[in-house]
Amino acid sequence: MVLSTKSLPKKRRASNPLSLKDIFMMLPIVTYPDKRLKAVSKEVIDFDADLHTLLDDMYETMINTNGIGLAAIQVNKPINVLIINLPDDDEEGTQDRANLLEIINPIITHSEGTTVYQEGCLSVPKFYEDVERFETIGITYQDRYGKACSLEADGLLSIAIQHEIDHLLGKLFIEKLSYGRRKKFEKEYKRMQKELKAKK
Ligand code: Y12
Ligand code: CO
Repeated sequence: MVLSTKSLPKKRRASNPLSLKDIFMMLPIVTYPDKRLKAVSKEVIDFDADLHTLLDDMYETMINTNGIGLAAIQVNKPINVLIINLPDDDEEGTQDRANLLEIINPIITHSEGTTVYQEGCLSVPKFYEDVERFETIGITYQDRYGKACSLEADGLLSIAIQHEIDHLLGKLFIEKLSYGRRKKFEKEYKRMQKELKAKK
């Protein structure tokens, strides 16, 4: 089946003709304080076409909202799936899809050291706060085909993986803030939501 490419994001128009499998969906992102973000995600058993569609749609959603990491629960799918696509070290900070990590059913096998980084989250828009994490971690996980994989991570990748694994456990980075910083956050976030409502 040949489809028109006009309604697609510009970057998807290059490869003509398109087939149905080339069309991705932007998924709505669940934002704090929505209680759905508190659910503990379930293990993935079936590594099927539905999972692949979810992964592709999550990628499209993350890239088009300037994200570098996204967990399935953030698009209302409480299953143990997360993706990470860190920017390159170049000046533009291009996100090369070749570096995309699709991590399913992750388990942290070991961790070492501590590090602090100013984190942000697509489910808590406009807020960045310093959070302490392990400096290095090792994980086992499965890829989109169910193949067993493992990796060692440090730096931004280690932080991103820990942030996303917390989502799978129903935890947000704001829960790691001190009492005082959390109170300040809640006050500012409520004010921001009121302002947004007033603008609508
Ligand atoms: C280090 C720390 C945290 C992570 C988790 C992944 N976090 C993100 O991908 C955050 C994305 C983000 C994007 C924003 O831009 C837009 O929404 C357009 C943003 O800005 C606003 O909300 C205005 C905030 C966060 C990985 C590594
Ligand atoms: Co997040």
